[in-house]
Amino acid sequence: MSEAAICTTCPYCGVGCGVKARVEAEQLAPVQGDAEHPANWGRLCVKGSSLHESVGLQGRLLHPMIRGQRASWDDALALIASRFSEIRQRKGPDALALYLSGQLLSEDYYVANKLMKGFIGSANVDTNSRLCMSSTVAGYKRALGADAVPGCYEDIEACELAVIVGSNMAWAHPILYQRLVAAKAERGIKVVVVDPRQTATCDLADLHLPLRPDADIWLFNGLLAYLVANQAIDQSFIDQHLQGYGELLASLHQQDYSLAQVSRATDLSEADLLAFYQLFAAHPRTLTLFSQGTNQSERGTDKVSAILNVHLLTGRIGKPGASPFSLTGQPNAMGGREVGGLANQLAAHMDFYHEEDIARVARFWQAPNMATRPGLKAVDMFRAVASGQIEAIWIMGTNPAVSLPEANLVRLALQKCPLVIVSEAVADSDTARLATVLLPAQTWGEKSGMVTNSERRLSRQRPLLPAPGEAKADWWMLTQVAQRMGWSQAFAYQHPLHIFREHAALSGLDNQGTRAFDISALAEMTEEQYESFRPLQWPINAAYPQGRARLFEDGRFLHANGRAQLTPVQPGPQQLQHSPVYPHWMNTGRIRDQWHTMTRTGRVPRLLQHLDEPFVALHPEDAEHLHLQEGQLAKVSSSQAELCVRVRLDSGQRPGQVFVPMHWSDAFAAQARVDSLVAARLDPLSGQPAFKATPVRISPWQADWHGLCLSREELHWPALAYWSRVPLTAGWRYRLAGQGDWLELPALLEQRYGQPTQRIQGPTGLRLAWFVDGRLTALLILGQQEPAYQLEWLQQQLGQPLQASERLRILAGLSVTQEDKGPLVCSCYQVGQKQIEAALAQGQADSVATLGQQLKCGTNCGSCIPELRKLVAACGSARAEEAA
Ligand SMILES: Nc1nc2c(c(=O)[nH]1)N[C@H]1C(S)=C(S)[C@@H](COP(=O)(O)OP(=O)(O)OC[C@H]3O[C@@H](n4cnc5c(=O)[nH]c(N)nc54)[C@H](O)[C@@H]3O)O[C@H]1N2
Ligand SMILES: Nc1nc2c(c(=O)[nH]1)N[C@H]1C(S)=C(S)[C@@H](COP(=O)(O)OP(=O)(O)OC[C@H]3O[C@@H](n4cnc5c(=O)[nH]c(N)nc54)[C@H](O)[C@@H]3O)O[C@H]1N2
Ligand code: SF4
Ligand SMILES: [Mo]
Repeated sequence: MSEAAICTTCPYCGVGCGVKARVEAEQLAPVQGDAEHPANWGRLCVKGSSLHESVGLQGRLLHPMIRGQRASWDDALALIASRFSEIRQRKGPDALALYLSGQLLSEDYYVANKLMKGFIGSANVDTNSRLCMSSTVAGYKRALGADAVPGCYEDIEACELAVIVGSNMAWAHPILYQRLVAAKAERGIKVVVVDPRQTATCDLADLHLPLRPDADIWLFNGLLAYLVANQAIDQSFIDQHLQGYGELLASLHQQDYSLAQVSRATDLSEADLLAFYQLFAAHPRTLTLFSQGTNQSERGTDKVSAILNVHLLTGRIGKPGASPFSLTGQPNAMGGREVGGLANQLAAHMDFYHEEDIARVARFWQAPNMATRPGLKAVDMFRAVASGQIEAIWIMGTNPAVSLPEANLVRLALQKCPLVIVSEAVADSDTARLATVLLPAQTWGEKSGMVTNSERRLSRQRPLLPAPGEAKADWWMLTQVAQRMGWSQAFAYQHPLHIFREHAALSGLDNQGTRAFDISALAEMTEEQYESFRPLQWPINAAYPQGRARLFEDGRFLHANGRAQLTPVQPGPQQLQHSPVYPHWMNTGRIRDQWHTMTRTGRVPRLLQHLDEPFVALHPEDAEHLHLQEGQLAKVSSSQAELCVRVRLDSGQRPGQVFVPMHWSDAFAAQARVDSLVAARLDPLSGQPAFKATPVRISPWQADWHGLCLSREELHWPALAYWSRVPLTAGWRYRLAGQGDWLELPALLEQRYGQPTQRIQGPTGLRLAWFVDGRLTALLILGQQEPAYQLEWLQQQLGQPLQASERLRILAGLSVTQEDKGPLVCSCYQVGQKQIEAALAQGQADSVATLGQQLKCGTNCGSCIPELRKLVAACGSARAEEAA
């Protein structure tokens, strides 16, 4: 029986796409984009469209655990409540902490914040948004008087010029990127990308500015000076709506912002700079989209201010097609900011800096122990855990042992901490391994509540499937602990709607337009209205009952005098100095098909076909200098730690800078947790870490042997220098490398599967295969050199019934019948690089469009189009060389 489709919201990025999902025979059928959702109008990227493949019980945490033993909910909750109360009594409320996530729902977040700030009496509640959006928050508040995104997605369709700063939208916000692609195709908008790397996003760029890392302030101050010198500013907007213009002008005289000097400082040509500045001056409808290349820096807040200054001076804010626009990372990063999930916020856009805000929130919550000053920000919070100042921490919906800087110290801190509570959806994450109490959380598809996307749009996540095992909603766990600590009445919620209504009411309390966040029109929502809620952008109040697309279009800002504040920022001394010991700069970030620490996307075979191993990408010149080749293993070391990852050559890297993805953890590879290398250098205002610039050294690593293992069951390796794991539809694939002998490995498989069915031993290699009932159950190929095999084909054989003749081919690792597709380029239609190259070489296709007609690649989500274009170009230049 097929059930009606349910509308929900994608749990990955901050685009917040609407998803339509249908449960058939208790299984989630392939999901589709919600054609009526204004974020995506029916489209989904590859992560969204594989959501149904990410659910399922494998690897889920199903029961509470106390010190590794299964426990009842009652025991787990009672333990937490009694230990929290005891520590609070003995050492004070600041000895407790909550560390939350932009992947929680607003209702979870609201309850956590209320419990900590109003009842426990400490503001030690922070979130992974500290690592993500806090510089933007600080920048917006400083300029606009509120943490409020001025624009909306429709500005993409309305702009003439899009400036993308430190954002790889093609991979990290794919559906918004697709909207830009359409805007360019339909209206010829101009696109400038500011990123030290040439990313997939640059595919769309009329102008790519591969600036020196962290040189953004130079670039935008140079633009400011250019606009002033060329009278390209909006004087009447300045006079009526801004303050600090005099100081800003004066600051421009403290440095030389001539093109020549900005060119030296940014390492961009004067011609490119001038081209950008002229484009900006000529197009009033400019949309500047920015993300982690801006935020994750020691100067993150100042970078945001430098961007806001040029938009304010030109009056390009909150007008159709003209706005600064921060792209939020997580599905509910914005919702977390609304409830006040950061340690320096209160709730509903109120602050510790205003006595009356503290009093108002205390009154509303009837809070017995209202916190009166900000708490510890993420990095400092974990340092306080390390020093013993914090004795108990509850981590919810985030994996800090992987994602925080100085990750080894974080791990040590958690190992030492007397009480670590982790609410998790999966049983095994790097952080879950360190938990005293593990609480099974409902996750996407099970939980129910509200999220807010990058354009301030509230949207529902709705339950589709029953919660597995004893998994519970995060808000429920919090209320249960609160009740056991003696605050039953204040935490008596029975349904997320009860929480949401309270949150909405608080947003409207004494708010006569003084606080941007106001959803008071939803404070009386009925259950039916909550269930059928269609996406709306805040504010949603008496003045704007159906929400409001843009803010500040009237030039009224939220500082007391109604003006926006211009903030002079100076680039400061050249921050990045080369160290002879660690001569390269390591940049980190996302890849197209993985989500953060891979606990969800790392389970989906389709999503580990594009980039399947942890890697370091570097410019071919750097590689040559370091004697490194594509596919080889290399060590990447910083003053903190060392990684062992695969080398990828990428001419899009700036020479001297390398890129390592943030995703791999100890659960997915031997030594690839990149944040173990990253020191905690923080923006002084926002506390956001500089994840994008770590001094490192790269060196070739010589393995004594290399290997491949396919296995129906998951395996746990001894301490090898290198292993990485990939899920297959019928099991797991491991790539291995080590020093010394490999004897332990055959023994490990024999323990699991008995004597191998087939065996070939040569002087430099060993190949073993296990068959059960004619099906391949395991394969181990080891060699002193990287052994040869047809990987795609071998992987497909795992678990398959095979004829005797086919079985013989397994050890050879080569198919006689099937062509080798090569590495997968198009995940949606499973098209490999070799197939594409063949179609191009044989003249069956000569463009992205004809490739699409021939092989279908690039015709669904479009995320692989930049790579297709590269392959087309490479084929074209090969032809040209032949011809010459
Ligand atoms: N596929 C995928 N998508 C995601 C996520 C994911 O895990 N996977 N996570 C989501 C989350 S939480 C977030 S926060 C967003 C992040 O989205 P993005 O910010 O787009 O992603 P990143 O890859 O972290 O970094 C963006 C770019 O900043 C550039 N950069 C580095 N240093 C500088 C600099 O000094 N100046 C400038 N101008 N640029 C610089 C990097 O080269 C990189 O290309 O993605 C969201 N979307
Ligand atoms: N080097 C480097 N480090 C970075 C970054 C970078 O660019 N470079 N980016 C930073 C940024 S912007 C971010 S946002 C962080 C992200 O880093 P994290 O937040 O640590 O990463 P996730 O893997 O998203 O962790 C979410 C966890 O919550 C679990 N989970 C899923 N659903 C639920 C649920 O409903 N309830 C509960 N309780 N748990 C659930 C998942 O299984 C997973 O373990 O990483 C930061 N770290
Ligand atoms: S763009 Fe973001 S929200 Fe939309 S489907 Fe992809 S991951 Fe999900
Ligand atoms: Mo993020």
